Amino acid sequence: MSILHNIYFHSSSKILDTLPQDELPEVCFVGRSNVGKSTAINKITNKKKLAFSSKTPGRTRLINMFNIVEQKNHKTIGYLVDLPGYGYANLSNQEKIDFEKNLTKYVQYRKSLVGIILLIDMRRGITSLDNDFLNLVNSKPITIMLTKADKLNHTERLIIRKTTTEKLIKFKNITDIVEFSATKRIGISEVSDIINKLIT
Ligand SMILES: Nc1nc2c(ncn2[C@@H]2O[C@H](COP(=O)(O)OP(=O)(O)OP(=O)(O)O)[C@@H](O)[C@H]2O)c(=O)[nH]1
Ligand SMILES: [Mg+2]
Repeated sequence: MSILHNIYFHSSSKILDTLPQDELPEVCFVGRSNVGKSTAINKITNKKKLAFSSKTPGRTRLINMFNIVEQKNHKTIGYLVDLPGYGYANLSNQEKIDFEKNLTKYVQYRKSLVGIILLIDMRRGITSLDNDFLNLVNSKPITIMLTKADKLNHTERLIIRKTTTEKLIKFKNITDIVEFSATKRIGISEVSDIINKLIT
């Protein structure tokens, strides 16, 4: 069994000050609203409703932390973090500014953040917001998850994977690019292995 299956809801925070102490390794899931972050966390942890997903963008509005517990001694060994998505239209300008500040601060200053999973909708490709995010973080390892791969056929997937890889080559901290589908269960073990190595 993957260590990521033994996981529990830990906390929800609106601001960074109330996050758990910055000490155990954590891996966060970021990306545009509706890209599939919460769904991916549920698939990777083999839980139906650990993180709340929804058809409507903007479902996750808080920083949700899930603690991974080692089975032998029942100790928390790290966290998965579900972040609100960026590019959510239904926010006021001030809310957008606050959100960006919060996200920037979190990824740049959170010492215990050992890796970032950046989700990109495979049909959309890299958007300007994804580019902005990638320019913001150059000091942490990033795994790109190309989500909703089930919506494309084999040839489309090959082409998009190639063009996306070319566009991302300049970001030296991207360690992996993984195609993912929650519905067709593509890429689950690959991403789980990557997270496992980052946490342990
Ligand atoms: N076809 C398909 N649909 C998916 C996949 N992953 C997620 N979805 C759907 O996409 C929608 C959004 O999923 P969420 O997991 O809530 O997205 P999110 O990134 O957490 O969204 P926010 O919390 O708004 O930032 C839901 O309707 C999911 O069922 C996938 O791999 N394939
Ligand atoms: Mg979500």
